[in-house]
This record gives sequence, structure tokens and C-alpha cells, in this order.
Amino acid sequence: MTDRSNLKKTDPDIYRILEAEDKRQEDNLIMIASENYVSKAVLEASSSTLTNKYAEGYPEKRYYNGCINADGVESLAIERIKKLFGAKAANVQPHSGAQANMSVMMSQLDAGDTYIGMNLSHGGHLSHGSPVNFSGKYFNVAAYGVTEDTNLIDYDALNKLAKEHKPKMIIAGASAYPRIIDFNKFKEIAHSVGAKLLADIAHIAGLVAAGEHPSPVGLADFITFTTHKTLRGPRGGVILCDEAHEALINKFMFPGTQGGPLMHTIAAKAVSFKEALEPEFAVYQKQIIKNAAALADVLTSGGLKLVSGGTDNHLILIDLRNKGVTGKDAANRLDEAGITCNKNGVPFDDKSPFVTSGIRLGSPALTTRGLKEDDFRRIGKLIIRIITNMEDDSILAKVKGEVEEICKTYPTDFLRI
Ligand code: DSN
Repeated sequence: MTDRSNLKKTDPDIYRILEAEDKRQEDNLIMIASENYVSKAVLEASSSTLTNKYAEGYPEKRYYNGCINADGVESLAIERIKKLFGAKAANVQPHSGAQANMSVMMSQLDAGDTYIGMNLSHGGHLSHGSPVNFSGKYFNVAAYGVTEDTNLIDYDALNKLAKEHKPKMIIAGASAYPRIIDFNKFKEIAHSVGAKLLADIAHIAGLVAAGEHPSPVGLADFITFTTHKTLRGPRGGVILCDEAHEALINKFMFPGTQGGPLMHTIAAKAVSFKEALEPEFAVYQKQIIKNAAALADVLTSGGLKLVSGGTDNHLILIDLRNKGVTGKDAANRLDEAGITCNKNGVPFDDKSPFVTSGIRLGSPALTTRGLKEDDFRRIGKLIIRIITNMEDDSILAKVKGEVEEICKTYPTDFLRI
């Protein structure tokens, strides 16, 4: 039980909501591919008194006094993340992945310059050039995607696009791509037209750190990621680069795109990086992949169509068009049963992002909770039962009962500090 006695007295409304959120995370099967459960140590660090501290600048070069402890946590975070990825330089201040991307873009591009990113509707990220985001508003963006038959990244089309547009930068990385990304190919294409390569490994950072996905370190000029997905840290971002780009990146992070860093979050990042350097982390990442593969097999055997035919990583994208069900309806119905995922566009989707033809599922959070392949096979069968019986309330009730049973088998005492 988390001690929230002060909160309960001062603000009973927020107290109640936070208690309800603990319960929600406990009583549901969290299958959003970009979410995870952090450790108690990470939770403790992120609720520390460092939230009170202004520390604009970098260790030993601050604009404020009293930064001795802020310097301590930030230096450790930098040292650990460099070690984890074998990188030469790191900035741990980005509040998010989008902020990390913004700093890299601002450091390399002027307004109106051209770069190439992955189409959001083919599995890309919002901050890789979507017209509704800064990344699409202030730059000229050409987008690559996947092929219609294989749903794999179309490297030939990307190559042609690069030759045609001569971009200053190419971005590799995705938020709904279930296959291995070939960073060698990206490097070859980018450098053949004199473009810089940015690899955004937000989703797969944990897999890369553990050697379960090829690393872009040494291939990409810049690497960005969020710390809260497979990496299992607090919400935030990181930029990796070489020493030659370090000063520029630091300048465009602060003061370029952010003010004071969130030092309590940086402390929590440092803790999660320490955890990721332990041998158990590699075991965890292997299990993430085994669990996703087991789930993919069951879903496919049950007649569901997976984008690209399966998965190599932590996520699965189901194309529901052959079932006559929208992503929105499926995600809502699954949520009613206690299985939380998100609706997601599929490549060449004819439905809007608010409706979509797909759902995205991920294994990282439930793997942290301790679930193994057999559990994922069981959950896969529950998902099929819901999707193939969308109107049947008695099936919904039965599935909900099974979900409750699974949740009870895997308690979440790590949620309480
Ligand atoms: N919004 C994030 C996701 O869910 O994948 C992308 O970074």
C-alpha cells in the first residue's frame, strides 16, 4: 500500500483517482505496446525532492547554485546510458521522445529543409513528420512506408525517395512496426545522398540494449528514444550521438528546445539504466520476445490477420478488416473485458485514426508482471473469443472472469511504495 496519507488529507479528489489508477493497473491486462511497469526503486526516485530543484545547464555548468546533487544524478545517468548502449555521448534531459527528436532536428535542419521519415499511417511516429506535429509543420517532409504485399519497410522506395529529394536527414524508427529494422540499409541510403541518419529506437530501446534487436550505435549519426517503453524507466527521453555532435546537441536541448530539466525524472532514469545493466534485464527482454511470438502464433491460428504475418519484437499489429470489426470497437470491447490495448491504423487503412482497422498489442508490461508463453497463449485465445463474438455479453463476462483470474495469479505489489 502506497503511503498517501498526506495527499488523502490535502486533496481527497486526486487521492481517490490515484488509488483508482493503481487498481486499474492491477486489475487489467496491460497490453499497450508502449507501456510498462517501473520498479519500486524507479518510483521512489521519481517522487524525490529533486522535483524542487532548478538545474538549467549541465553538470558543473549550471545557471543555478545548489546543484551538487542534481549534478550527481545527471552524471550517473549519462555514464550508465553510455555504457548500456556503448555510445560516446548522451543527453538525458529530454522530457519526452518528441522533445529529443525536436532537438536533433533543430540542430540539423533549418525551417523549410527537407527530411524523410516513416509515414505515421504505416507505423511511423507522430514526431517524424506528421502534418499535425511541429515535425511536419516547419519542415518539408517526404514519407516512406511499407509495401502492400509484405508490410515490410520498402527500402527500394526509400532509396528512390532519397535520390529524388536529396534530404538533409532520414529518420528510421517506428511505433507500430513488428519487424527488425535494418539500420545498415538506412545508413547506406542516407549517406549515399549526404543525409544524416537519426534512429528513433523508442519502442525497441530495451531490446537493443539487451542485444535482442540490432543496434544503430555506430551506424546512425543520432539516436533518440523514450525511457518508458521496453527500457522500463520513467517517462522521458534520451539522445545518443558521437563526441563530435555532443556540444551541438546539448545546446539545442538546452537552451534550444527546453528550459529546466526534470531532475527527479533524471534520477529515476539513472536508476532504470542501472537496472538495465543487470543480467536479469537481458533475460526479461528475451522473455518479451518469446511472449509476443507465442501470442502471435495463437492469434494467427485463430484466424486473425497480423500485419507482416507475425512479429520479431515486442508488438503485434492485428488487421481486423477480414473480421468486419473496427479497431475502435475491438479495443473498447477488449477493455470491457479487462484487456487494455489501443486501436491502431494498419498500412493502407481506409478508416480514420479515430476509428482504424487495427489494434496494437505488446508484451512488455505483462512480461514485467511475470507472465510467460502459456499465459500469453491463453490471453490470445481470450482476445480471439472477444473479437469473434463482439455482441455476446455472456462471452464477455466469461472472458472478464478469466482475466481476473490471471491478474490475481500475478500480483502487482511492485506498484506500491
Ligand atoms: N505514442 C507512442 C506509442 O504509443 O507508440 C509513440 O511514441
